[in-house]
Amino acid sequence: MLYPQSNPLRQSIDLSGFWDFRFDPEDAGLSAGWANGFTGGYPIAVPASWNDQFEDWRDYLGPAWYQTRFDLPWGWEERRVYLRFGSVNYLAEIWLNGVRLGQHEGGHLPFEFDITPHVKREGNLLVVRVEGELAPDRVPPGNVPPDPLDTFAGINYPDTTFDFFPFCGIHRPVLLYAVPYDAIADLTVVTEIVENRGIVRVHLDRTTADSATARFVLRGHGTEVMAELPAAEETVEAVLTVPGAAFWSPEEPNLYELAVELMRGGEAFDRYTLPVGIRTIAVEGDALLLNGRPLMLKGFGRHEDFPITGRGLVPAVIVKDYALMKWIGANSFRTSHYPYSEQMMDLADRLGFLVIDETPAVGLFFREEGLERRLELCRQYVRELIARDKNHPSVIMWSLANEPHSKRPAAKAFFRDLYDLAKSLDPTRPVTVVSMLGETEEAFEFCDVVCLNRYYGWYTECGQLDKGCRKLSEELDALHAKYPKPLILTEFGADTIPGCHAQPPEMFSEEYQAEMLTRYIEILNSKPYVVGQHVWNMCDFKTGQSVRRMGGFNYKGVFTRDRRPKLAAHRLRELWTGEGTKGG
Ligand code: BDP
Repeated sequence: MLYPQSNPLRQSIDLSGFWDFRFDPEDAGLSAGWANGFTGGYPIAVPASWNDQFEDWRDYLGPAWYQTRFDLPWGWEERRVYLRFGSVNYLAEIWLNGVRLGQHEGGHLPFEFDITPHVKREGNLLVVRVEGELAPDRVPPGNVPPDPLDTFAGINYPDTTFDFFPFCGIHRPVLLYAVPYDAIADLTVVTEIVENRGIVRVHLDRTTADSATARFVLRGHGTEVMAELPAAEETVEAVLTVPGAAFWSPEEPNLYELAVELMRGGEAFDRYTLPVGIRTIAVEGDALLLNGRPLMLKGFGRHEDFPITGRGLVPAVIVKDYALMKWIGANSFRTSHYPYSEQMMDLADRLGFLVIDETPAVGLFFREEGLERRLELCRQYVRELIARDKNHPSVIMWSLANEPHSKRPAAKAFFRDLYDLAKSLDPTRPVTVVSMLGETEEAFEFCDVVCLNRYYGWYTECGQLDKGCRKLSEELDALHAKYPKPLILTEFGADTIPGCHAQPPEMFSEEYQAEMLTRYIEILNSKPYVVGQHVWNMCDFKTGQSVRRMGGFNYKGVFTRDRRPKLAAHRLRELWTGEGTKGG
């Protein structure tokens, strides 16, 4: 799925801004005809979550209604016009000029509609109904009835199976875009390295099978390689060879620009340009190899979370977060626990970050009721995520889920299904499941990389880092003996109240967090099969309310929610860059 772009042959406009908004706690909007437009709304910012924009609606999860009006730009009559949503959490239903376009389930992933038959030159009315209630047959699930095997039930308000606030609303830009009727529909780029050559395979999907020429030009680093092929079918394959290629890596995130054009009579009628990083990713024995060289991932599990805007896109926060990750010496992160914005992914390519790209499947449980529906949704998420992110050199692994409650036998078949699906869609990248179970996680039998979350010295062995670290070390060796694959510790950390100090270190103090992370990293560095260390979390973030979450926040950030470093941030910088800083 291509992100809309503007060039002389196609155009995209952003409908972000202040829209009209109404809460609908009685769920009366549909029968009252709000799909044809409503009155009495108040202004709301799009994109952003609704929860913190108003006085007293924080815990309200829907339904709610959005509307805006737009005119088409000049010259769009001869074009096919699409309406595209980057992310609406959780359920979106959309009407244009009173015509129902359809619905989409699940946040964090884009969806679009061909609106050509329904759009007018001017005075268009777009209405969106959003609903984010938590339910056991949704993914991620919520309001799950208690059961001894699923210990999360009823511990949070709102009653999530996961540990972050279930923000709702239109979270990413809403775009209108126009393309020719005969257009480039999709591009899939796969790269290989042969000695010093880069091999770039491009698969082009067209909307129409009609005679044309497809031109592929790859430019950058003093090279230009071109292929021109006859294109009469709906797909075209091109192979471009770049001699003496500048490969993509975190140290040198070299990108080429691929320009693809459809031409007739020597003239281009559609064009799409895509950044391309030439790199390979592979698992070999205990190692994770980028361009044939072993990787050590250093970085974080994170969240898209910021005051007021909630889970809405804030470009300045993205820039700041990358600046802080560079400063601290991180080279990697996981999109815990859902796909991040397309803007975040673009900058990962440009700045050289290695991304474990995770679907929104967090807090899964495997009781029979609703299981088939949850599996179908997870399949949809895998398809949508790979369609969206397959061309990013920064994406080195797909994560199918975070911390599933896999104790029931159904879990293994569930993940085998998703693993096979991911591999069939993208055979080039490793696939994993991030688990808290350790040795009893049966999905580790077929996953390419073992990803484990651990909190010894925090949730267990409270205040006892010696004991906790011994347990960690022993468990890692045992896990590796059972599953001899590369292992990433995808979460470890301690809640830390900024300004709280203790010597000797005590839980919740800045010293305890710094000490715990240091001790964990020493252990991880001593195990040759450990290929990654992701601290939980980069920043403090909003959660529901529970006895574990003071003021409705998870304080495991090494930066505060407004991005100020705690003591541990300085310590990590020393460990990851070898450079000392004050306070570390
Ligand atoms: C892990 C979860 C993560 C939580 C973290 C914690 O994967 O979402 O926020 O624990 O408890 O279990 O801080």
